[in-house]
Amino acid sequence: MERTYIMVKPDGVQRGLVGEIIKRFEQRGYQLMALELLHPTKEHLEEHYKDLAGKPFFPGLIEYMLSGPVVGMVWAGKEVVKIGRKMLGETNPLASLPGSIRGDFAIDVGRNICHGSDAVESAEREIALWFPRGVPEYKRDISVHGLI
Ligand code: RTP
Repeated sequence: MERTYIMVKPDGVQRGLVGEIIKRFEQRGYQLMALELLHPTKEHLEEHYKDLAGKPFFPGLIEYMLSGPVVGMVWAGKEVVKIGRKMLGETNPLASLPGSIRGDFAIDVGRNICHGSDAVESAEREIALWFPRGVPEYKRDISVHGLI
C-alpha cells in the first residue's frame, strides 16, 4: 500500500491543529500507520530539507522548524502521496483553495502548518528518516467493531 509522511509543523501543533489534520485524513479513508510528537534536532531537520539547503529562506525555515515540537505521521492508502498534498494545499497558503488545510488555516508561506512528501520515493526516504525503527504493517478491520 502506498505510504506518505505527513508532519504537523510547530505552528500547527501550537495552534492545536493536530486533531483537525488527523480527522481529515481519517475521514478521507486513509489509514494511520505511525504517529510521534517529537522535538527534532537541527541536524535532523537539515537532513529532511537537504534539497533546499541553497535556498535563501533555508536558515529561516530551520529556525521556524526548531521553534517547538512537531507531530510526524505515516498515512497509507490509494494515491496517498498525491491526494495528501492536495489535502494540504499549495506551499504558499495564499494560493491554497478553501477546503484544503492551508487554505482554511494559514496565510503565510513561512508558517504553513504542515508538510507532506512530494513523491513516493521521497515519502519512503522521509519515513525511514523519521521512523528509523520501522513502521509495522497492519490491516484495518472495521468489521470487528460492528460497523459493517
Ligand atoms: P513541505 O516540504 O514543507 O511540504 O513544503 P513544500 O514541498 O510544499 O515546499 P518546499 O518548496 O519543499 O518548501 C519547504 C518549506 O519551506 C518553506 N518555504 N518558505 N519563504 C519562502 O519563500 C519559502 N518557500 C518555502 C515552507 O514552510 C515550505 O513548506
